Amino acid sequence: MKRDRAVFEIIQKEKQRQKQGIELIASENFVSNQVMEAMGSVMTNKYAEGLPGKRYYGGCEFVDQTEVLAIERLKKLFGASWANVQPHSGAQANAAVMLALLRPGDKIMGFDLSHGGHLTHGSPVNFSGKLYRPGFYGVEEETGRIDYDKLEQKALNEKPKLLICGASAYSRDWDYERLRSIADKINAFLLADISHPSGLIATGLLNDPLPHCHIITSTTHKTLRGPRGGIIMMGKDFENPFGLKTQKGNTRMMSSLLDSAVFPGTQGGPLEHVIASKAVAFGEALTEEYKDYTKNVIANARAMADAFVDRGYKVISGGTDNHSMLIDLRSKNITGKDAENALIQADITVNKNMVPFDDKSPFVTSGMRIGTPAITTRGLQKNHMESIVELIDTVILNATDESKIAEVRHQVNEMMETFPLFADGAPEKEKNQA
Ligand code: DSN
Repeated sequence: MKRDRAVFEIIQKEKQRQKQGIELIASENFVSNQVMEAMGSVMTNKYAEGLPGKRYYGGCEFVDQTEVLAIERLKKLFGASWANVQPHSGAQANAAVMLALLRPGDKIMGFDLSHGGHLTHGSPVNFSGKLYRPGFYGVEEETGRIDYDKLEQKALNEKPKLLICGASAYSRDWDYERLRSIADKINAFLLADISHPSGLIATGLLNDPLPHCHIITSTTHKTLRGPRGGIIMMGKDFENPFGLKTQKGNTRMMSSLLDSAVFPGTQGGPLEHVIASKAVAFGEALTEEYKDYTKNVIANARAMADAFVDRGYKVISGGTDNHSMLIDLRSKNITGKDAENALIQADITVNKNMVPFDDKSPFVTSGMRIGTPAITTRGLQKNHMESIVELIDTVILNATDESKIAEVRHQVNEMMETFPLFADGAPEKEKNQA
């Protein structure tokens, strides 16, 4: 068959874009060649509705093996007693958890989207805010941090059935123990969506939600550095809250309800090529090299936040515990939208982001979110962070000066030339495999 040049030429351009720029989107990363190889494998040809050993199709003996490997490696990585690796994304994982735990119209409570929360934690434009009744907690304007006493008061007043913690743009660690004590007071379930910091939790660098939260969801492609996808885990299985029984009259455990909520509840056939790739990524995350990588992600983020503060930028909450930071650009007289657009001209990719108590719309915003997982994978170290902040600052202070921005782009391209996308020294795969 004739090679589809139209598509592969575009893929090559995307590869070049990734190589020549500084990638600072906090939710992105670069995967290893073997993670990509598994995703691009014949596992994509297989239908496998059901779970390993209990499928609705024949010929599943090998996809069963990779799915079991993914489950077992994931359980080991987080010390979980149960895991489902089939969710196609973090949003799908959250949808399945809500389907399993709630009835339409039940009350839920999550971190406010405009303070850094996630769409699937109750936003009115998302299924979670349409099917369930959402309430929100946020950060304090002065500190940029969650006040757990206020969160508790809100939860006691509103009595959600599901309390959700986790965020897309919150640079501080979470007090899962305190959250569980709040959930217990109102008989609520506690869900931790650790999509952003999951890799840092897996290596013990941040608080561990597993002993405290009933259910944990995550994506697999952020700090965890796997293929795009989702997962659900439990530290400890528990009885379903609806008194549902199996055909033999035994109580159905939550693991069984969650499995059913993924398939057939919210998904059809699992993406077995992605699941094989998740298994590879979880194997990588169990190595010492990955542990060092996650330490560097945090060290780089802290160095970068300090460098922004030194240059007079307002970093929300004053710094970071994790891989990301949120910067309020109002003191620099530029919107998030204009900053993002100017930086992209210099091959520096960030995303505009609402800051807490923002007076601008989500399409404009007053802030930008920055993260270090991707540049750390490329091998950049603490000592590069000051130079990157200097480049960003030059663009922001000269956002309409095309020649200044072109100069910065030249410096960015020159700097990134020496860093491979995935810095493990492995030879790059065939160029045309992209
Ligand atoms: N879009 C993701 C992020 O950038 O954080 C969350 O789903």
